[in-house]
Amino acid sequence: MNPKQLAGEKAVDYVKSGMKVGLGTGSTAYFTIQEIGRRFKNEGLDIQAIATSIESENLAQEWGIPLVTFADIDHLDVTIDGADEADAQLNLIKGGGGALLREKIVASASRFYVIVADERKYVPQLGAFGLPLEIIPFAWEETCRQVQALGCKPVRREKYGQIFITDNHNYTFDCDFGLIQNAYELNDKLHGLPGVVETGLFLDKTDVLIIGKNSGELEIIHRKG
Ligand code: DER
Repeated sequence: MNPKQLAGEKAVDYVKSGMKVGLGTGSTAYFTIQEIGRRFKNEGLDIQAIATSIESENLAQEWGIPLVTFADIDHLDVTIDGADEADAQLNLIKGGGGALLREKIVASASRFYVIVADERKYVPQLGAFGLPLEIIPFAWEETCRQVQALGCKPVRREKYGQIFITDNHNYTFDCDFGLIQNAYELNDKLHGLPGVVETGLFLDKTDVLIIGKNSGELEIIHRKG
């Protein structure tokens, strides 16, 4: 079985009837949503869900998974999402799918946060994957000059030859800072720049990392402490 499918489906073990569930975005969370959909349809899994992207909303709607908003609920019991990198402290780089802003809002509202990934994503140190930032279009050139001064060259993301626009009508910039020495310090500095809406650094949030391996095995890592 595809390592992403292995991890994505295993994560659904954390989803029980009655729960409010955050649905992640990307090719691994895809399998999670599919499995939740199957259990909703075939086993009567009774949940309410909030998706982290229009793409995941559409997938959930295909299964008829009941979607709610934060006007209806004030927390999520569990969220299952993917990641682009995860280190041994379960700190993450996310945003490869362009959904980092909604993903981080949903993560912050979640009581339990599960990340699903294939083994390539598990790294000794964050940073080989360029750090995605969500930046508002107004004055993006000035914002990027300030980001660049922190030690990278921001590249505006394109998709199908067009500038990529997020679900929130912003730009995504991919920033190669090299291997990140202090993710907390970098995250704080980036958040100090007015035009930076959110970063792809998800720190001290992950409770469980489920890794699918090419061998067909799973590795489940729980956050220490
Ligand atoms: O944007 C994100 O953080 C998504 O979760 C995504 O990048 C995860 O990657 P995947 O498509 O390999 O699961």
